[in-house]
Amino acid sequence: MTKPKQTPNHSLDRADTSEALSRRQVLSSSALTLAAGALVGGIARSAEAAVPASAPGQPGRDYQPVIVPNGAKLPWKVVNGVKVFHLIAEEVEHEYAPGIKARCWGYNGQVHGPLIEAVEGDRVRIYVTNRLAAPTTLHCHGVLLDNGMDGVGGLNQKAILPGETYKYEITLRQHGTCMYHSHHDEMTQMGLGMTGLFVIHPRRARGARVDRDFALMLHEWRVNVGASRPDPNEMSEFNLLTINGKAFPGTDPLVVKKGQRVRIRIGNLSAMDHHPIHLHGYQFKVTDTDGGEVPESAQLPETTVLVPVGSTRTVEFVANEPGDWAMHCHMTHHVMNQMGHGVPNMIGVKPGKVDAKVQRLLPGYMTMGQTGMADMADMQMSVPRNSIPMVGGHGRYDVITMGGMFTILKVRDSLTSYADPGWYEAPAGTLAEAAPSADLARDGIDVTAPSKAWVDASVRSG
Ligand SMILES: [Cu+2]
Repeated sequence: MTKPKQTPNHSLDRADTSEALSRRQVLSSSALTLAAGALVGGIARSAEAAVPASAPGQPGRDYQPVIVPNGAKLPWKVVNGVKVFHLIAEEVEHEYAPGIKARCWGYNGQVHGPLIEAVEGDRVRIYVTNRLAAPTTLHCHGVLLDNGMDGVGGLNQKAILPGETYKYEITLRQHGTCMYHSHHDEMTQMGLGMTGLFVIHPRRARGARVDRDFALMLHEWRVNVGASRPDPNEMSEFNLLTINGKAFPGTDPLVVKKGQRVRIRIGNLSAMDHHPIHLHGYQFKVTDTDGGEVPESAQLPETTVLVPVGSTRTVEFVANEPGDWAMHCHMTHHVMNQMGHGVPNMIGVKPGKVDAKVQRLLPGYMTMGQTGMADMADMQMSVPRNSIPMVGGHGRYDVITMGGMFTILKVRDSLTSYADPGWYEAPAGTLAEAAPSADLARDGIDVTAPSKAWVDASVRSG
C-alpha cells in the first residue's frame, strides 16, 4: 500500500485542510455507499440515520473560539447536520524549542494533536486514520458517550491497524474542557505525544463573558542529548517539560488587553507528574474540571492550580494589572530544560588550580555550577547537537533563568493586535532597581552592618 502524502505541519491552515478533507470525504463517502450496498439494512444504515440533537454550533454565533498558543485546531465540516472531523495518527517531526527537535507521534502533523472544538448538542463524527506502524485507538477523555465509542483498545473496540480508518460518533451532552488520546499501548503512544484537547462549549453562554479563552496542554518528555526520539519508557527523569508541546523559550505568550476577562484551560496528559501551575500578579478561581463546573460557592481563590495527570483545570480572572506576568509549573525541576538534569552538585566548589591543569588536556575547560545554574543561561556556550541549554531566554532586563514549563501572560493597556507586544515597560517608580545611597541614608540602612544584628533590631522594633 502506498503511504499517503503527509501534510507538513506549517501548512495545516484551514483552507488547505478543508480542501484535503473534501477529497478524503469524496473517497470515504463512496466507500460508505459501497458498504451500505453490501450490508442491506445493517449497522451502516442505522448509524447514518442518527439525528443530531441540535443544529451544529457555529463560531461567533454560538461560541467564542478558544485560543491555542503554539497550537492548532482540527478543522471540520458539516455533512447532513453532523460535524465531521478527520484525525490522522502519524509520526511527526516536532520542535520543542529552537535547537531541539525529535521524531514524535501525534496527529495531523502536530504534537500535540490539534484541538477539537465543538458545542454541546453537536453530533460529531471523528474519522481516525492510522498512518503509524503500530495499532492505535482514539479515546475521548471525559466525554460522555456510548460505551462502544470509548476507544479502549480490546475492551471497547478492535485496535485500528496501520492503514485502517475508524469512525467514532458522539452526540455531545455536556460542556467543558475534555481531552483525547490514544488508548492503545498507552505508555508508548501518549508518551510520544498522542494527546490533544477537546473543548465543548455550552449551547447557551453561561456566567460572565470571557474575552480571551486559552487552551494549554501539559506534557513531559525524556529526550537524551543528541537523541532523535523521545524515550517513552522513562519513568522519572523527564528533561523536557512542555506547554502545548513547547519548552521555554519556545512558548508563545498569552496576550491580553487590560480589563479583559481571561479563561485558561489546562490539561495534563504527562506520563507521571502533576503540575502546580502558578500565575504571577493575579488571584484566579478554578471554575471547571474535566468533570464539569465547580459551583461558585466552592471556587477557591488561588494563585496556583494543581493539574493532576489525566485531568483538566480551568481558571478565570479579570486582567486588571498590566505587565509581563510569569506563568509556570512551580516544581523547580520542571522549569529546567534538558541539560539541567543529572548534573553533579557543584554549589560552593572552589575549582582552585584544577581549571588550569585540565585546560592543558581540554582547551576551553571551565568548572561550572559553583553558584548555581543561572550562569549557564547566558554563557553563549555551544551545546551538543539537538539539545538546548538547561535554562534561559532573554527578557527585558536580563536573562530569564527558567526553561521548560514556563510562559508569559502579557497584559497591556492597549493593543492593536494580539501579536506578541514585546516587553512591558514599567512606569517610573514601579521597577525594582539598585537602591540609591540617598535612600539608604534616609532609611538608616547600613549595608555593612552584621546581618544578625539587623535581625535582632527588627525583632525589637517590631
Ligand atoms: Cu511540573
